[in-house]
Amino acid sequence: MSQRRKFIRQSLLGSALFIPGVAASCAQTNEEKSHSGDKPLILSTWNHGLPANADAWAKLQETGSILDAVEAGVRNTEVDMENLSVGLQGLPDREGITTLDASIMTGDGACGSVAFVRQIKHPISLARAVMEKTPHVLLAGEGARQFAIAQGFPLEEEKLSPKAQAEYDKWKVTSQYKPIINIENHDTIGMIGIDTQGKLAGSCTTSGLAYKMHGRVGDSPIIGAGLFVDDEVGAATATGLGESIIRICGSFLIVELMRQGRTPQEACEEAVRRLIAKNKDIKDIQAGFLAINKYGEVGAYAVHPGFNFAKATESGNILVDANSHFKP
Ligand code: SD4
Repeated sequence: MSQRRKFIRQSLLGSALFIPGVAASCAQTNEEKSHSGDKPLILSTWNHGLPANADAWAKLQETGSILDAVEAGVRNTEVDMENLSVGLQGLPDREGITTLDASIMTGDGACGSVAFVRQIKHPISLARAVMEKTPHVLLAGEGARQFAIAQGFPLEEEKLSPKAQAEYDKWKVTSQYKPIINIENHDTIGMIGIDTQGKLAGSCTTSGLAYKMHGRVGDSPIIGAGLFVDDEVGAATATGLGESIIRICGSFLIVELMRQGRTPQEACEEAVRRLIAKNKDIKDIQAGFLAINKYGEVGAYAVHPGFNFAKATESGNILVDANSHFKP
């Protein structure tokens, strides 16, 4: 059986066997400073992380590059027509226009991102082109689109998917802006991975918050907020209300806490505490973090229960509940 088929089979087995209590106790074991992590290891946010991890794993087997893996993984979600918060099928802003944010980073400090970009099917690959082919880190809006054209990225027709159009039509009846926690509009995919040599990389891609103001940019393309990676320490990524994550430089904060000796789990919990302290109306805000350290140990935590992530190792690809103990 091919490596990929074997892995997908293990993935299905892993998800079928998932029991929340058992997963929580696995996460607790990783809290211990025993350096008993896994390499290679790929983590990604939410349920859509399972197929994304499967593609990332297959790419890692194929090219041996953790950067290729985290790009390939989230490309899966960028074209998942069921997903209303990643890719061009995502819910639009309040003007009815879908705009995308994405970032990619490797543990040697290389990074690239795009923000407020339109008509690009794979913003993660455009972010990688910014990283590899320009002297810049972040290109936004029309400039990002012009760069995409120059790089030969096809421009997609600017038309909402039937599902997004139906949701937008419903929304227009009241035109009220209110993010709702843990549902589709908090479904960014953030992915972080480590290879057997300890090389780290991460990616993050989203259509951002549904019905945001035109021009709004979230945490996902902001290096240090939605994503941060450092081979000397580890990697972190975020999902949830971008404004709350940017305010605390969430992913950078987690990596720096790990640098000071915290486990990935301790670092994620501390970032959530900081986020709660710095944001008003926390009962309406969901934000979640994923982290791995250079030993391949895992951490995950969110403001409210309901955040889960997919974890791929040699032994399979499973969904884990990153249960939060926060009581509003
Ligand atoms: C944003 N963080 O644009 C993104 C949205 C998100 O899961 O995470 N959705 O604020």
